[in-house]
Amino acid sequence: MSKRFAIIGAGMSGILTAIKLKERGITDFVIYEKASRLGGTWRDNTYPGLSCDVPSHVYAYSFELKPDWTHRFSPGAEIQGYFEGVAKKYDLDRHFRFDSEIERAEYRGGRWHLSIKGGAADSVDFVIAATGVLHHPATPDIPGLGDFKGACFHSARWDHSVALEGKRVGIIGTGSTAIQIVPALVDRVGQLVLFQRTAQWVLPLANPPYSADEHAMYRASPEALQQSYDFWSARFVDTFARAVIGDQDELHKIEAACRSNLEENVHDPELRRRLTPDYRAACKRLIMSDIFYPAVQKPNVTLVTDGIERIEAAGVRTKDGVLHELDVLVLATGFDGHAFLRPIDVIGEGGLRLADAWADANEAYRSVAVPGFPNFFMLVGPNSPIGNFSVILISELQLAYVLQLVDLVLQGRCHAVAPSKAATQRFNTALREAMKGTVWVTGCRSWYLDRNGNPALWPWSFDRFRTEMQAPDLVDFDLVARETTPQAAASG
Ligand code: N01
Repeated sequence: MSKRFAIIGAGMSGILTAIKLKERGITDFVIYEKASRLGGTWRDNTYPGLSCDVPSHVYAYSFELKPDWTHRFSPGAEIQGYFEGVAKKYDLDRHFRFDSEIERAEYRGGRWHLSIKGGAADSVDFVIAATGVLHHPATPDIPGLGDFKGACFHSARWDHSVALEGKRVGIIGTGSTAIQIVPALVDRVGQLVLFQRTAQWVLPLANPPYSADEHAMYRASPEALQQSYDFWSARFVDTFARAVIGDQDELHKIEAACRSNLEENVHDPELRRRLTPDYRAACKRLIMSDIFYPAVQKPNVTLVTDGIERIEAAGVRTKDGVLHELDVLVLATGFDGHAFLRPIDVIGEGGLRLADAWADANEAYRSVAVPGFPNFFMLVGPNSPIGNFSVILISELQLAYVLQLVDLVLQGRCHAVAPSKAATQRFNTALREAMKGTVWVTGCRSWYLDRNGNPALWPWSFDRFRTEMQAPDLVDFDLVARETTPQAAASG
């Protein structure tokens, strides 16, 4: 009997999964998406200045390289267009169910029973959760936020109906997002007030456009395009990815580059002091920009480093008593990077709820599966190497691994597969131990850290990740042989 699949999420990983299922001749699958369009983070984020800080030639499916990216780090709208184009090319339209939020997924009688907001339901053999990481905007817990009389929105919910020309615009936050917004807005707005709680290290990466000649060259030569992909991948893996997991030489090089960027490009000593972080470079997600420092020094920009006391009708009151009067307030305050599938109520074998299994920490086996949740897989799940590499390649490698587990069922070797508890515990113990050598735990606050202070990232090398994703080690899995009868399913 043919098996049915549900993919949750129509972002980068969901589209990838659909393509790879089709490649295997599997067509009985649905991509459930709570929004009205595909695209995930690139659909949700439309803020001015949005681009990807991973080079475009790497930030693409390995099997769908694009010869004509406009820039080394291309704008968000172009990336969204890329995913729309790929979905069209692979004829995925009939598989999408938009405006269909999965509220509950329960494993009963050997199958997954899905409840969709609005009352619809589905039953499938496999669930592949491609729900992404940074999709729950974090609203800051600042008193008086609702009192502000001007327009106020989160960076991931940009309100394009609000005119900014000549206005007094406040931005709370100095993460990757805010650092892209500031240069994009500075020449449009009257006054820009940047509220910085923590200074950032900034690596001065240029973002040159690709020329028409380069486009023609990459179109004519898939080998050249592949070489560019390999070049940028290797550069990332050999430098940044090593630095964050403990290669001190590489880390010192990054620190030196950030420090000289600050010293050479921020001219006022007092401003430089306020922009100097007190933690190691790359402890937080490293900022890549050669346009932030020039922008923050423009005469219409005020960098505010006094803490925020509260928000009032007219603006933001800082702890020194000053009221910063504003027309518009942007919350570039990041995301809950630990929510993963939540708020979906996922119920595994014997009524085990994922919420309970993850009550203390999000623990998965090699990021892709959880004991007690058979035939349920995640892409870019907990402890994926999201801080170190292009998330697209990560997702491709994880999916190739997951599909080998799926094959065990499709080939009739078992009815269901899930990692064992013991193997999952071993993996997570090793993870926690390895985290001690990473830069992420050297003393900074970041969205990487969960509430126990453990980074949600991969503490080992990319080679190790690639090796671990090559083939499942079946001693680490429970293969369920019994096919549950339809009667059992109905009574469950
Ligand atoms: O969010 P963040 P982001 N009062 O969490 C501040 C990816 N991304 O949206 O540092 C005052 O990094 C907070 O202050 P502090 C990328 O992975 C990728 O910028 O905690 N301030 C911080 O400055 C990135 O890492 C691209 O002290 C408050 C900021 O808000 C991730 O998204 C582009 C506050 C939040 O920074 C998230 O980046 C953009 C409060 N109550 C983003 N609460 C690419 O190019 C929070 N802050 C791929």
